Amino acid sequence: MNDRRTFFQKLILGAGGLYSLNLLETLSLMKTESIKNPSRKLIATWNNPKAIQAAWEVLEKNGNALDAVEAGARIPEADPKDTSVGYGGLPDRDGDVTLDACIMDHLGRSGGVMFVKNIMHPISVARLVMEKTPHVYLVGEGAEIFAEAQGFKKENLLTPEAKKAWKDWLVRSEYKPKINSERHDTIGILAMDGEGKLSGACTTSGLAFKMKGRVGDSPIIGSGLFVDNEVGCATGTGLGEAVIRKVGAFSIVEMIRNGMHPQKACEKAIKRLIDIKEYGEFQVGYIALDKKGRLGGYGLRPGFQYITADEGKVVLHNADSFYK
Ligand code: SD4
Repeated sequence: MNDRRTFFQKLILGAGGLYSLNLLETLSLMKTESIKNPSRKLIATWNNPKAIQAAWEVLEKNGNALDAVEAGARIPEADPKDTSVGYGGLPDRDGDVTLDACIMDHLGRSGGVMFVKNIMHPISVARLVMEKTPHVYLVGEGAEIFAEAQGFKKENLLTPEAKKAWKDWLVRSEYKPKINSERHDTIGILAMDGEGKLSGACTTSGLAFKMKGRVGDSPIIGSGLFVDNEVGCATGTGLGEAVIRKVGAFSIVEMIRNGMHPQKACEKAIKRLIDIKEYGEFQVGYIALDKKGRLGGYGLRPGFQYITADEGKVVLHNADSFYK
């Protein structure tokens, strides 16, 4: 049977139900087998069922957590309809799509790229920075040169739709780095594989119509993503400037280390954001997975969603939030 269909057989509704037409369409493909290996866990920001599916397919074939999170992150990177990640991402205010990504494995190794243009899969470049260089980060032109040398092809990532949105924005050119009061799609994805190993990945095109060179939290190890294989892992989405200021993902993992459930740790990390006033009504959402396979997710404001594959069930969650 088609793997995709098998996977979605067990997709069930989270507490708040489903919003997404995509997901409802996908539900029509559902049949009735279960996902095996219930110890394997996945959690990703937003309503990204295809990403969870791609990651699950890796875990189901006894693949490792690192391969799973990379496979998951590559899905929105290649999706022209996802305006916050990779191809189809909204450009900066000069009309350039610039991408940020990072990845971290169970050995505590990490790699990241920032301000990368014309490369559709920055998450895979980030992985190669981790695996093939003695460094953690390559940025801008250096990352692009490295990617090309590794065989990535250069391509135009600005879709006609994103170009139109940018042209519309140019009419007023208001620079308002306010983010995520509505839904965004930056993907942070965390996995535990069949051996209990943890890995995570995060990839984004960042803030729409941002200043040239602006980088948010998503590629920053410790802020947008952190993995400690002994303890747990965390990632997030939302206004990167706020997340960086509180070193979001690392702080969540440290709270888990000190005995907190991932859910409580996400809640506490979100509460740390409320003294940040200058951005107005910004949004941040955090997710976490600990070494025991426990999951958590929480938003600063209503509207944050995350998706899990846990004990054979895929669930879309409407996260609870600090502000109601
Ligand atoms: C950033 N955290 O660049 C990202 C944006 C984001 O969904 O999460 N968008 O600040």
